[in-house]
Amino acid sequence: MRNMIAAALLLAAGPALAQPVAAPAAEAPKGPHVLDPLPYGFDALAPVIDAETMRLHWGAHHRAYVDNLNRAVAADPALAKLSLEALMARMSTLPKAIRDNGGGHWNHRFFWSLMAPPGTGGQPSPALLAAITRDFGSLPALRRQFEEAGLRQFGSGWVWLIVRADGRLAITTTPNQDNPLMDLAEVKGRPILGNDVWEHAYYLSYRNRRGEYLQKWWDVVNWKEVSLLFESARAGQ
Ligand code: MN3
Repeated sequence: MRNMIAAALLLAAGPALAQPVAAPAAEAPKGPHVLDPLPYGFDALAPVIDAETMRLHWGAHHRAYVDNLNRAVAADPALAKLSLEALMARMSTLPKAIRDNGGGHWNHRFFWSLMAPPGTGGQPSPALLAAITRDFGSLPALRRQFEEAGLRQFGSGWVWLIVRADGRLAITTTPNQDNPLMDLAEVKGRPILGNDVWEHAYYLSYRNRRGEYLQKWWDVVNWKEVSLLFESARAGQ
Protein backbone atom coordinates (compact mmCIF):
# COMPACT_ATOMS: atom_id res chain seq x y z
CA MET A 1 0.00 0.00 0.00
CA ARG A 2 2.75 2.40 1.01
CA ASN A 3 4.63 1.52 -2.18
CA MET A 4 1.58 2.25 -4.29
CA ILE A 5 1.21 5.67 -2.68
CA ALA A 6 4.91 6.38 -3.27
CA ALA A 7 4.59 5.31 -6.89
CA ALA A 8 1.51 7.48 -7.34
CA LEU A 9 3.28 10.47 -5.80
CA LEU A 10 6.27 9.92 -8.09
CA LEU A 11 4.00 9.76 -11.15
CA ALA A 12 2.10 12.83 -10.00
CA ALA A 13 5.36 14.73 -9.58
CA GLY A 14 6.22 14.08 -13.20
CA PRO A 15 9.26 12.57 -14.86
CA ALA A 16 11.70 15.23 -13.58
CA LEU A 17 11.56 13.89 -10.03
CA ALA A 18 11.76 10.26 -11.14
CA GLN A 19 15.25 10.91 -12.53
CA PRO A 20 18.47 10.93 -10.44
CA VAL A 21 18.79 14.41 -8.96
CA ALA A 22 22.60 14.71 -9.03
CA ALA A 23 23.86 16.68 -12.01
CA PRO A 24 26.63 14.87 -13.90
CA ALA A 25 30.13 16.21 -13.07
CA ALA A 26 31.34 18.70 -15.65
CA GLU A 27 33.64 16.90 -18.02
CA ALA A 28 37.24 18.11 -18.06
CA PRO A 29 38.52 19.73 -21.27
CA LYS A 30 40.25 17.17 -23.52
CA GLY A 31 43.47 19.16 -23.69
CA PRO A 32 45.95 20.68 -24.06
CA HIS A 33 47.47 18.12 -21.66
CA VAL A 34 46.85 14.41 -22.27
CA LEU A 35 47.17 11.19 -20.31
CA ASP A 36 49.40 8.92 -22.38
CA PRO A 37 48.92 5.15 -22.12
CA LEU A 38 51.34 3.32 -19.85
CA PRO A 39 54.37 1.97 -21.75
CA TYR A 40 53.59 -1.53 -20.31
CA GLY A 41 50.66 -3.52 -18.91
CA PHE A 42 49.20 -2.94 -15.44
CA ASP A 43 50.79 -6.20 -14.23
CA ALA A 44 54.20 -5.62 -15.88
CA LEU A 45 55.92 -4.38 -12.72
CA ALA A 46 54.56 -7.12 -10.41
CA PRO A 47 55.42 -8.30 -7.85
CA VAL A 48 57.27 -5.04 -7.03
CA ILE A 49 54.20 -2.92 -7.88
CA ASP A 50 50.92 -4.86 -8.12
CA ALA A 51 48.46 -4.49 -11.00
CA GLU A 52 45.67 -2.95 -8.89
CA THR A 53 48.01 -0.23 -7.62
CA MET A 54 49.09 0.53 -11.20
CA ARG A 55 45.48 0.60 -12.45
CA LEU A 56 44.44 3.10 -9.77
CA HIS A 57 47.66 5.10 -9.78
CA TRP A 58 47.61 5.71 -13.54
CA GLY A 59 43.89 5.46 -14.27
CA ALA A 60 42.55 7.47 -11.31
CA HIS A 61 45.33 9.52 -9.68
CA HIS A 62 47.33 10.50 -12.77
CA ARG A 63 44.12 11.00 -14.78
CA ALA A 64 42.78 13.37 -12.12
CA TYR A 65 45.97 15.48 -12.27
CA VAL A 66 45.64 15.78 -16.06
CA ASP A 67 41.91 16.61 -15.90
CA ASN A 68 42.39 19.17 -13.13
CA LEU A 69 45.37 20.75 -14.91
CA ASN A 70 43.28 21.14 -18.07
CA ARG A 71 40.48 22.70 -15.99
CA ALA A 72 43.00 25.07 -14.36
CA VAL A 73 44.53 26.34 -17.62
CA ALA A 74 41.23 26.46 -19.54
CA ALA A 75 40.40 29.91 -18.18
CA ASP A 76 43.59 31.52 -19.48
CA PRO A 77 44.60 31.10 -23.16
CA ALA A 78 48.16 32.29 -22.40
CA LEU A 79 48.59 29.49 -19.85
CA ALA A 80 46.93 26.91 -22.08
CA LYS A 81 49.61 27.58 -24.71
CA LEU A 82 52.53 26.82 -22.37
CA SER A 83 54.21 23.41 -22.33
CA LEU A 84 54.35 21.46 -19.09
CA GLU A 85 58.08 22.29 -18.79
CA ALA A 86 57.39 26.01 -19.31
CA LEU A 87 54.78 25.88 -16.52
CA MET A 88 57.35 24.30 -14.17
CA ALA A 89 59.86 27.09 -14.89
CA ARG A 90 57.44 29.84 -13.76
CA MET A 91 55.52 27.95 -11.09
CA SER A 92 56.11 30.60 -8.41
CA THR A 93 53.81 32.95 -10.38
CA LEU A 94 50.99 30.44 -11.00
CA PRO A 95 47.89 29.36 -9.04
CA LYS A 96 48.15 26.47 -6.55
CA ALA A 97 45.94 24.26 -8.74
CA ILE A 98 48.57 24.40 -11.50
CA ARG A 99 51.39 23.68 -9.06
CA ASP A 100 49.59 20.62 -7.64
CA ASN A 101 48.17 19.23 -10.88
CA GLY A 102 50.89 20.34 -13.31
CA GLY A 103 53.46 18.88 -10.94
CA GLY A 104 51.34 15.74 -10.56
CA HIS A 105 51.17 15.31 -14.33
CA TRP A 106 54.89 15.90 -14.93
CA ASN A 107 55.97 13.69 -12.03
CA HIS A 108 53.82 10.70 -12.97
CA ARG A 109 54.64 10.84 -16.69
CA PHE A 110 58.32 10.83 -15.69
CA PHE A 111 57.82 8.03 -13.14
CA TRP A 112 56.16 5.62 -15.63
CA SER A 113 58.92 6.24 -18.16
CA LEU A 114 61.75 5.22 -15.88
CA MET A 115 60.40 1.84 -14.80
CA ALA A 116 60.51 -1.51 -16.60
CA PRO A 117 59.49 -5.11 -15.79
CA PRO A 118 61.64 -6.66 -13.05
CA GLY A 119 65.05 -7.72 -14.29
CA THR A 120 64.86 -5.91 -17.66
CA GLY A 121 66.11 -2.43 -16.72
CA GLY A 122 69.83 -3.11 -17.21
CA GLN A 123 72.58 -1.20 -15.44
CA PRO A 124 73.74 2.43 -15.35
CA SER A 125 75.85 3.36 -18.39
CA PRO A 126 79.63 3.67 -17.78
CA ALA A 127 79.33 7.49 -17.82
CA LEU A 128 76.47 7.51 -15.31
CA LEU A 129 78.21 4.96 -13.09
CA ALA A 130 81.36 7.14 -13.12
CA ALA A 131 79.29 10.16 -12.01
CA ILE A 132 77.55 8.09 -9.31
CA THR A 133 80.92 6.85 -8.02
CA ARG A 134 82.33 10.40 -8.05
CA ASP A 135 79.36 11.93 -6.16
CA PHE A 136 78.21 9.09 -3.86
CA GLY A 137 81.12 6.67 -3.64
CA SER A 138 79.31 3.70 -5.22
CA LEU A 139 75.96 2.55 -6.63
CA PRO A 140 75.00 0.79 -3.35
CA ALA A 141 75.80 4.03 -1.49
CA LEU A 142 73.54 6.01 -3.85
CA ARG A 143 70.76 3.47 -3.34
CA ARG A 144 71.10 3.65 0.44
CA GLN A 145 71.04 7.47 0.51
CA PHE A 146 68.08 7.58 -1.88
CA GLU A 147 66.11 5.13 0.30
CA GLU A 148 66.97 7.09 3.46
CA ALA A 149 65.83 10.36 1.87
CA GLY A 150 62.58 8.75 0.70
CA LEU A 151 61.96 7.39 4.17
CA ARG A 152 62.67 10.78 5.81
CA GLN A 153 60.23 12.69 3.55
CA PHE A 154 57.40 13.47 5.97
CA GLY A 155 53.96 12.86 4.49
CA SER A 156 53.40 12.81 0.74
CA GLY A 157 56.11 13.67 -1.75
CA TRP A 158 58.89 12.49 -4.01
CA VAL A 159 62.55 11.54 -3.76
CA TRP A 160 64.77 12.48 -6.71
CA LEU A 161 68.19 11.98 -8.23
CA ILE A 162 69.01 15.19 -10.10
CA VAL A 163 71.77 16.66 -12.23
CA ARG A 164 72.50 20.09 -10.77
CA ALA A 165 73.50 23.14 -12.81
CA ASP A 166 77.16 22.46 -11.91
CA GLY A 167 76.91 18.95 -13.38
CA ARG A 168 77.03 17.11 -10.04
CA LEU A 169 74.46 14.51 -9.07
CA ALA A 170 72.39 15.12 -5.94
CA ILE A 171 69.54 13.48 -4.03
CA THR A 172 66.67 15.72 -2.99
CA THR A 173 63.05 15.44 -1.86
CA THR A 174 59.98 17.57 -2.57
CA PRO A 175 56.63 17.73 -0.77
CA ASN A 176 53.26 17.04 -2.42
CA GLN A 177 53.61 17.17 -6.24
CA ASP A 178 56.47 19.69 -6.36
CA ASN A 179 59.60 18.76 -8.33
CA PRO A 180 63.17 20.10 -8.80
CA LEU A 181 62.27 21.70 -12.16
CA MET A 182 59.98 24.22 -10.44
CA ASP A 183 61.50 27.65 -9.98
CA LEU A 184 60.25 27.57 -6.38
CA ALA A 185 62.03 24.29 -5.51
CA GLU A 186 64.53 24.55 -2.66
CA VAL A 187 67.05 22.38 -4.57
CA LYS A 188 66.83 22.73 -8.35
CA GLY A 189 68.10 20.45 -11.07
CA ARG A 190 67.09 18.08 -13.85
CA PRO A 191 65.61 14.83 -12.47
CA ILE A 192 67.00 11.60 -13.93
CA LEU A 193 65.32 9.31 -11.37
CA GLY A 194 62.39 9.79 -9.02
CA ASN A 195 60.26 7.68 -6.74
CA ASP A 196 56.73 8.45 -5.61
CA VAL A 197 56.43 8.11 -1.82
CA TRP A 198 52.75 9.02 -1.59
CA GLU A 199 50.90 6.19 0.18
CA HIS A 200 48.79 5.61 -2.95
CA ALA A 201 52.01 4.38 -4.67
CA TYR A 202 52.58 1.44 -2.33
CA TYR A 203 49.88 1.03 0.32
CA LEU A 204 47.95 -1.92 -1.21
CA SER A 205 51.03 -4.17 -1.25
CA TYR A 206 53.29 -2.68 1.40
CA ARG A 207 50.80 -1.06 3.81
CA ASN A 208 52.84 1.32 6.00
CA ARG A 209 56.21 -0.24 5.07
CA ARG A 210 57.59 2.56 2.90
CA GLY A 211 61.17 1.44 3.50
CA GLU A 212 60.46 -2.00 2.03
CA TYR A 213 58.82 -0.43 -1.04
CA LEU A 214 61.85 1.85 -1.53
CA GLN A 215 64.21 -1.15 -1.35
CA LYS A 216 62.22 -3.41 -3.70
CA TRP A 217 61.63 -0.58 -6.20
CA TRP A 218 65.21 -0.86 -7.52
CA ASP A 219 64.14 -4.09 -9.27
CA VAL A 220 61.93 -2.08 -11.66
CA VAL A 221 64.23 0.88 -12.31
CA ASN A 222 64.96 1.22 -16.03
CA TRP A 223 68.66 2.16 -15.88
CA LYS A 224 68.81 2.32 -19.68
CA GLU A 225 66.30 5.18 -19.61
CA VAL A 226 67.95 6.82 -16.58
CA SER A 227 71.30 6.71 -18.44
CA LEU A 228 69.72 8.43 -21.47
CA LEU A 229 68.20 11.09 -19.19
CA PHE A 230 71.64 11.61 -17.64
CA GLU A 231 73.20 12.09 -21.09
CA SER A 232 70.60 14.64 -22.16
CA ALA A 233 70.77 16.50 -18.82
CA ARG A 234 74.54 16.76 -19.22
CA ALA A 235 74.24 17.86 -22.86
CA GLY A 236 71.72 20.54 -21.84
CA GLN A 237 74.15 22.30 -19.52
MN1 MN3 B 1 51.42 9.17 -7.32
